[in-house]
Amino acid sequence: MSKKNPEYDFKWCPGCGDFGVKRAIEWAMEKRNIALEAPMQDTVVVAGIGCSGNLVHLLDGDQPFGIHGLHGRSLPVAFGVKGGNPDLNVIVVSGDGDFLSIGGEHIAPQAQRNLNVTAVVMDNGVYGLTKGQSSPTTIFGEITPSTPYGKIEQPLNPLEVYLSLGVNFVASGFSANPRKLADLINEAMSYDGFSIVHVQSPCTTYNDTFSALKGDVKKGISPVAWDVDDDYDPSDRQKAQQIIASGGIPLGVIYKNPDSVSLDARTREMAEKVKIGDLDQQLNAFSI
Ligand SMILES: Cc1ncc(C[n+]2csc(CCOP(=O)(O)OP(=O)(O)O)c2C)c(N)n1
Ligand code: SF4
Ligand SMILES: [Mg+2]
Repeated sequence: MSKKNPEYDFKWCPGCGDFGVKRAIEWAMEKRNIALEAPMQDTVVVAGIGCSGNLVHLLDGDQPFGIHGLHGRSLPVAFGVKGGNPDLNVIVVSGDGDFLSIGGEHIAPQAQRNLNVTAVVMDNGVYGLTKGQSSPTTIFGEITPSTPYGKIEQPLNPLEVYLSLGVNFVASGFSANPRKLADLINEAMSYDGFSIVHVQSPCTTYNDTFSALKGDVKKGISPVAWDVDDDYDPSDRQKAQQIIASGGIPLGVIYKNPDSVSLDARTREMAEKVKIGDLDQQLNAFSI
């Protein structure tokens, strides 16, 4: 809806990382619309289910259209929206559970299609909405309601997964720096192809990783998250692999394929080749 639903009264917990992501998305959408000279109604936010997906109801200011769909199915819904109207600017908002667990099987097909949408994945390392169960990014050994004796699976590295599945634009951000995050999201939205901005967005209630990510000098904790160098070249896939494998959480544009051709462009190209025959010819094409 392009109007806020006054009856939807979900609230994030104080300090939740998703507040920073919301602000960054608002800034990025505003900037993108100014660049395109497009009204906000040309933007559609497709949300998954989770505290993260509730972002679609909490946006302030000019309202885009919003779809709060099914858990894990944000990408197929976005595919439908974009297929119906390729001119729309489509943003997916999803959680680590929604996107990488139940929805994990949808990343590769959209990467191969190079669907021209931007997915913003809010990673808090837990299933926040359902009260803190472990997710694919929960660390090994972590005690959660679903892993009372410690998690026995290794966590996956989302950036590594995206790169190996063929995603053409991969960025990594942190909710504590919404201005920088807004720039990453804006760059992803301007990219012609499938783009993912994976965001560290800590859950202050079930998995507060703020000080681990930022580090704490007084407590002698070194930060897990670090900025990629200003002169880092994201067009080199091998370097992207190396940077992801180098440890911690790199922040910035990690990979940007300079030769991306989006599904929109390929569809337009194909449409030009399609010859529409008369009715008899079309019917004959189906006869055996
Ligand atoms: C098909 C289906 N399975 C399970 C659920 C229950 N469920 C709702 S949200 C959620 C997990 C959300 O975790 P995440 O995607 O990480 O979002 P967060 O709340 O952490 O932002 C689950 C399992 C559901 N709504 N639908
Ligand atoms: S449970 Fe966690 S993710 Fe959900 S609103 Fe609260 S702090 Fe945020
Ligand atoms: Mg989560």
